[in-house]
Amino acid sequence: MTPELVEFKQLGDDRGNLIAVESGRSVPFTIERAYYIYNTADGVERGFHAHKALTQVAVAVAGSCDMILDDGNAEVSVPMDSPGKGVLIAPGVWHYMKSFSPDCVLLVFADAHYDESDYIRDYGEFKQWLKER
Ligand code: T46
Repeated sequence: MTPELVEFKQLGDDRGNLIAVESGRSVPFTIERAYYIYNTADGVERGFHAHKALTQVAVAVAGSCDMILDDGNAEVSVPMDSPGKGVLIAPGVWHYMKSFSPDCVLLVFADAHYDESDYIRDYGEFKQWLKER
């Protein structure tokens, strides 16, 4: 599969960098929630689920990690290594994150509030859900 990347414009000057994220502009949806993953212990891999309806954009605002996306046919690994580079996590895409640097802060924008019933956390169920969709 081909990942959909979202480029955040860097508004830097000689004082340093600034990136603004505007709902419905910098990301292709209205932002209803943001969360961040940080202080990830060495060797941890997390995620391992798909969402039925949720759309998200993730960006490593510090440090780096890899985002693995799997649409049921093919897997792709996206290096999250710049505050200017976001990746879209579409509904129906199995995803997990690995290779977190100790300083990684992964910021995620989502188009809905938290809802555990939107998660598919079993890969077999995910494949079945894709077939029935
Ligand atoms: C995703 C990837 C990229 C909440 O209560 N509210 C929230 O908004 C979120 C995101 C999580 N939680 C609770 C649910 C769990 O008890 O926080 C705990 C850890 O969440 P989870 O195990 O789902 O974390 P990850 O890293 O596996 O997945 C997260 C997001 O949950 C998920 O939507 O796409 O990051």
